[in-house]
Amino acid sequence: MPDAKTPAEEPQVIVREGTVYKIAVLGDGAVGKTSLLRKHVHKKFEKNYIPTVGVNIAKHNVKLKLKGGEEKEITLMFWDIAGQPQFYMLHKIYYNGSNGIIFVFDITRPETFTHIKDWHKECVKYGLEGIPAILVGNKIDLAGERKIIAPMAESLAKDLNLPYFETSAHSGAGVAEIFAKIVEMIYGYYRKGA
Ligand SMILES: Nc1nc2c(ncn2[C@@H]2O[C@H](COP(=O)(O)OP(=O)(O)OP(=O)(O)O)[C@@H](O)[C@H]2O)c(=O)[nH]1
Ligand SMILES: [Mg+2]
Repeated sequence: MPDAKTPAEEPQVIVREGTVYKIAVLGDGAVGKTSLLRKHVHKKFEKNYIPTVGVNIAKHNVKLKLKGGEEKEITLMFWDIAGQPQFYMLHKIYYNGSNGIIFVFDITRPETFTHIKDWHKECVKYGLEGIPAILVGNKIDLAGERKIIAPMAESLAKDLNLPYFETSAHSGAGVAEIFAKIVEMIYGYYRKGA
């Protein structure tokens, strides 16, 4: 209630807190990591494949609506990491200090699904185990080319203890949901220590 007569000693609601969270977006080359971010942040889709060189960092502010009507703005820094093998030696530096992870594979390319275990193992090796993370099967618009059916992915997700989502960076299906989910998980996770 903005115009309620609040006593002066009533604590102020802090809307802008400036907390910055780093989210690493991981997965093989050409699975659609950059495309998912582009769709989410710029509402655009690019048909041509332009492999990420090293890392792209995208900043995005989100407003969280808390119970009781309080709003809190947090900043997300998405580290969209190159999936091509020539950049593997940089992973340790790129992963450092991540607060969340989005693992992405392409539902039309089984090897990208198999490699999720390797991406996950690497995260464990670099100490990121237990931080909020989700698994995403991308390119669901290519339904006729699908090789990984949802139950297969759900089974892996269960083994790795991750929620599973399907998206299309092309049509936009499921895109907003994955970003909302990771924010919700990160916020719930870090709030405990805040
Ligand atoms: N049909 C379809 N194509 C997609 C989708 N997402 C990405 N692509 C295409 O897949 C190719 C690779 O997309 P990128 O987003 O560059 O892939 P990436 O995972 O960032 O690749 P690296 O930067 O090399 O790791 C591009 O040609 C995109 O247009 C999707 O949901 N549907
Ligand atoms: Mg990329």
